[in-house]
Amino acid sequence: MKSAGLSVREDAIGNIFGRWDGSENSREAIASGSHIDAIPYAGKYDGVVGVLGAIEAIRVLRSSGFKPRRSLEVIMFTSEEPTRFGLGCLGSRALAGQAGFVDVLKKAIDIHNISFAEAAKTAGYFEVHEKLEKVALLKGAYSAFIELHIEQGPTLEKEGIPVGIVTAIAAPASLKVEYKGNGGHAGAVLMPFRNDAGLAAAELALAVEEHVLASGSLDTVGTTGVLELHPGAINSIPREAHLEIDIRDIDEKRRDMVVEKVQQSASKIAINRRVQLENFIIVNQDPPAHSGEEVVEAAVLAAQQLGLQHKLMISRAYHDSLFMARITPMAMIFVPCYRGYSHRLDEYASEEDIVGGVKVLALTLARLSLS
Ligand code: HGY
Ligand code: MN
Ligand code: MN
Ligand code: MN
Repeated sequence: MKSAGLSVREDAIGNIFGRWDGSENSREAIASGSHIDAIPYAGKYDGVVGVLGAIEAIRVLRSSGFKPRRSLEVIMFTSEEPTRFGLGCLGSRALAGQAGFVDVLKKAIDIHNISFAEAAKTAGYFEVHEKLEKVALLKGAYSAFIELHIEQGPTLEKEGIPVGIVTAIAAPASLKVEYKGNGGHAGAVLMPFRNDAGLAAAELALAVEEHVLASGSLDTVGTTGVLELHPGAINSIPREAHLEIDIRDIDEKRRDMVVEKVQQSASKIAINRRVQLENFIIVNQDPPAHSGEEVVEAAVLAAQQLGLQHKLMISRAYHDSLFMARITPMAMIFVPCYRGYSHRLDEYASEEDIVGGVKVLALTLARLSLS
């Protein structure tokens, strides 16, 4: 950001901002950005394209002699992925001032039992708890937010369209479930005397699939991405099972109905299998976000100016934009990725497609800055 001539600041939890002051610096700025954290064993483009792309878009505008009116700001959000603290978009949720989120962050601990505050301290961010209240941005902090991102789906590549412009972001929910049984010796305990927490978990994972498929829409998706058994020995009947379940839909009511059914199944399975349902935690159940018309319009005009074919579409993945939409009109620019792969090592986007996305972003930022 510094080498692009931006003035850099960090907030109390590690969101990093690079700003190019415009001639009307006191008016609401235009922001763009994304994240650079990734899930394990994943690719190099998810998020990163939107951070480097925003810096590059501003660098190009500067070197082309463009003079911004509204200031332009790049944001690199902290912890967009849920991997470490079990909840995604920590940085953008905090900026959006989500109600009760300060308490959530104060309680957040990672898979090694390290609290968010301790992790922040190790990274050089001190007294996080005391400063958390001040992280939230006021409504109107920005007049628009726009995020460049790989599509993380196959549509653009399949249809041979180089640019997607996002009109809505699907509503994500995530659950944490723990089952507890008596466990025991895999040889000595006869089947009628077992209460196998592992089989309860397996049945619940299949129930998630069943309820999602029964929603009546292809837009409902459900995944049991984590299923851990304890003690995890071949000859020991699982006495604990830990599941993490991700349920999404662009229709919030339909998503909530599936969450409800999964919760009912979780209790039924516990009774039928005589295991305890130790925990059924709804970690987050977020509403969808709709893009701001004027931001979508600016991106469409930019793509047209560049003669790039573009497609209005929804995002099934969530992004920091989902939370920025709560404090400012937002939109996203998608570029195609290889076979739609993402959250996989072979995630890939071509330089040509990334360049196209950065150009659309640059012209969109310029247009919005002069608005
Ligand atoms: O899971 C998501 O949708 C995002 O990539 N974190
Ligand atoms: Mn991701
Ligand atoms: Mn992402
Ligand atoms: Mn033995």
